[in-house]
Amino acid sequence: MRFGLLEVLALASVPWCKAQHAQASPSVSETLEATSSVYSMNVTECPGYSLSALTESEVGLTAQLTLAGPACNAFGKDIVNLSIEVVYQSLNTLHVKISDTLNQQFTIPESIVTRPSAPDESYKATSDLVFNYDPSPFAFWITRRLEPDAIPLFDTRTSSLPPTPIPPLNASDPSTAFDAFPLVFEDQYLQVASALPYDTNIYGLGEVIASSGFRRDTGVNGVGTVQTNWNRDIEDPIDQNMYGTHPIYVEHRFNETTNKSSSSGVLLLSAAGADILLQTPPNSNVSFIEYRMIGGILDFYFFSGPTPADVIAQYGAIIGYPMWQPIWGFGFHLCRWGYSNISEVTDVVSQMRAANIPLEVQWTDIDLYHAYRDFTTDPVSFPPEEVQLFVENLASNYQHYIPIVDAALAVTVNSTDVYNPYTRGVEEDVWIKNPDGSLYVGEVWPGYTVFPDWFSENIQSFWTEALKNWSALGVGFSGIWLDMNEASSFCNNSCGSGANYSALTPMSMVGRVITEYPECLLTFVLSYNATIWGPSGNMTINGTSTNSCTTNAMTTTVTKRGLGSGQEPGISINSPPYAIHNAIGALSTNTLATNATHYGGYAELDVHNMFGLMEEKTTNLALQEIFPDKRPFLISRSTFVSAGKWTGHWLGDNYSKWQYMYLSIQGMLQFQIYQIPMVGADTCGFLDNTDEELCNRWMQLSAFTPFYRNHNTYGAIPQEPYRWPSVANASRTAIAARYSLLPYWYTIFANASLTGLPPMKALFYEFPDEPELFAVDRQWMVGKHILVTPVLTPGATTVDGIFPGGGSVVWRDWYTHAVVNATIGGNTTLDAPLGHINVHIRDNSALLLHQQPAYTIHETREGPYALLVSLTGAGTVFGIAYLDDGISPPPTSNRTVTFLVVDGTLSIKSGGTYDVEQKLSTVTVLGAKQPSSVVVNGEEVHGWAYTASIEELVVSDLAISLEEDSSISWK
Ligand code: MIG
Repeated sequence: MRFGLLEVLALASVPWCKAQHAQASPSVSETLEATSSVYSMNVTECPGYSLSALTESEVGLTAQLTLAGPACNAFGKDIVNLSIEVVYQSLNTLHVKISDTLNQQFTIPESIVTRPSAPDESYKATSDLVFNYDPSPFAFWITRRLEPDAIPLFDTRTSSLPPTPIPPLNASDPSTAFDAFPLVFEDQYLQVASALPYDTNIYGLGEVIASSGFRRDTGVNGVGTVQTNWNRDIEDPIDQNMYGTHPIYVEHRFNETTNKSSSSGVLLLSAAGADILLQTPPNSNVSFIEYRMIGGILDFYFFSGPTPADVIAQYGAIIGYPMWQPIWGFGFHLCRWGYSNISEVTDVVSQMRAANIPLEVQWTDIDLYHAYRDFTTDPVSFPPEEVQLFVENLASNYQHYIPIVDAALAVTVNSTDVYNPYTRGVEEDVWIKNPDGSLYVGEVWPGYTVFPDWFSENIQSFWTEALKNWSALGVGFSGIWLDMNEASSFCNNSCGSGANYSALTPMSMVGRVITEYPECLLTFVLSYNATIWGPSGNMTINGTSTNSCTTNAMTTTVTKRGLGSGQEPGISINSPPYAIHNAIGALSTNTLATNATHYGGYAELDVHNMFGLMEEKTTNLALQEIFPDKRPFLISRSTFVSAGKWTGHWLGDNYSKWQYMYLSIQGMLQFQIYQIPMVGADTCGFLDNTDEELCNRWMQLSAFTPFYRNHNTYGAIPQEPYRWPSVANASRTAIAARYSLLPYWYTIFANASLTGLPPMKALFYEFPDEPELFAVDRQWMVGKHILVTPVLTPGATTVDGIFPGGGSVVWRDWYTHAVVNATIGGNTTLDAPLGHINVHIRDNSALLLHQQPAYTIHETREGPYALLVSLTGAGTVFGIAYLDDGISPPPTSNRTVTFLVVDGTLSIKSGGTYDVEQKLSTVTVLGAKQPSSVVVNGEEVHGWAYTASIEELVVSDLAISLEEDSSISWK
């Protein structure tokens, strides 16, 4: 029996998007058989390995590892012969690879994730890091060369790990027991653990929304972390596996004796389904990380830091720096699911203009499609010629258009059904297969679907052609939105293979009604007069909060996975012998079956976590071919290591809740670690209805994050920013600030693409020796110089924020330029009326700005520049700006302008070849002493003003060319 859609919606606890079909159609594709699922019985008997045949090489060493006793065959078969290769990759990066000598285990092909070539000189004696080992039982540990006696950065010796064995706190969940034993390397199970300092600071290992916050839970006070790597389509869950996989962490160690810190990082370059545990056993003074993988090899990279940003950059150097973004990508994007036709979308664009809220990119969701089929438009509601006209209108106003592309494509329902992308794909042989060679058919929005096989030989030309034809049809996209690429399927296994295709019609959303609102809304309805449509009404926040909404009410109850939580329901035995903690159960649930087969013989089991990455690469290359003069722009849902080379990311299906606005910050910070810096959340919230106050705060918050898009679900109340006057106002203010800062955003993104440094930063990246910052995830920094302190709770008129620097840094308000009277080492309470977001500028900053933020990025860039300088106490500054045309694929002509202030003189130096027509028109210096004269390039000027209360000197009416060197002195 199948549920009708409305019945599914009625089951509140069932994620409706997954349309749980009670009984999937018969499947010809079964998952792997299980042999055992009880953890730790056999594993404790695993013998470990002995090292032999050690050969020192120029760049490292190689050796053999041999199983040291009878096989334990815990969750598969022990592999007797392993090879280890250690390469001192650079001064800061050490590579340790342990693989089966016969090379039968899956390894990630170079064509998917390119690895760095061998070092051209030897860093064996000079590298920051040192590889140490015990031959038998084999174990290794990584130390800093200069600190041989400190706790190692990574240490697999059983003697370093907590004493054995540690029983599961809940006897019915044996899978979370821990035992310190040597390396396990089986065909379907690999395990290695490393000791860590007690309750050290760990970040990364996502994708996840962690209830612990950005800093991961080591289990000192809680249950610890079980991070599962198995990509899945799920409305943003907490503490569960979700869309992407990134097995990289940053560890930040603080030495309380010296008050100094250092960071290091570890990448396990593996796409295997895995559990990664972070725990601190009771009464132990050691924490640890344990990797449990259901395939592949152990391919570790260690990064020496020593700052958090260094670690992130070093990771980027190994897996590839992020793609260059087109400048318009930093504009405001608007989207929703549920626009009924093209005139509605056209109307939204006009309303945005009428409200004077800058709109850079209008998006459409699957509403555009005919019968939910990729690369089509609906002939009735989105006729191609009207879509074309719409897109041309946008383009003539310097605006852009982005449509969605779903991962799976419809199968034609009968012989009269014409759907070229499907039949063409059959001819080109680009679809994923069942093991018997027949087409693998799952089910998504259009009904039964096939899935592109990114390994197949013709996939690139097929995909490029499909996108090109769509564009020719009138869908003139500037970028592409990739959805459903975990890959998502609404049934389990190959439910449609061999089925009667016409028996399954596309899903329908008609009649969907959403009744959920943000937390505490009821209180607001009662305390504010509802005069505007929508429940939150016309709010007057008058300083007295009548809000009885407590923080408790804003916390989702989380059944945390981890020690003591018991056997997770739904863990299937119909999967590899070790059942990873895939929160939805069997590995094939709501996705491709683990034995779906790819070109070249790859099993889905091994490549599952890379589906999104491969689609992103293929799509990016297609866009490069279709628009050779333009940088591609992509936003995608499922990502893996190195995806940032090809795409940006949005945080998926969040909820219109205050809690999710807060959680978006840790999400974006995580993706900076993952080298996918172009990231953002669905602003105002996706699932459920938003309300005026939440949307107001969220439109302002996201204006200071990399990817800025308001997106809404089907059936929810409209949430375009013009729907409420207060939100319109708040949006105009925040977008103006964002567009002023565009040259700064652009510079920090150029820096990311050139050096891997993260554009958006946790506070401790800049202030690594201030322990009170290590868990801060309610504030962040844009680059090194902008501190953002958003309101994250309803009914607030003030916000508490921390101002780092221990009193030695001057922080100034973005809007007033006044110095903050900050509390040292603790919270400062700031005014934060609705419509105001606190943004502060650090000293030692020289920010190149657009003087006149306009309606579009293009028009903003047509206007003059301004420079905002905030001096240090010593009166000095150094800053830098990177400029190019913002559209041509690199390498492209560019210009770097540096700003140096010493002794009341600003020296501007310009280098490069890019022509900057717009002049620098205003220079503002904060922290300047009252001058008696101002001299620009040797000539005294009189167009200046000084405000003593804020020590602000503003020199206006300038026309300084940024193509030349200049100087400005105030004496
Ligand atoms: O099954 O295309 O995350 O942004 O609006 C849901 C409809 C499919 C999920 C995406 C969401 C998008 C929605 N999609």
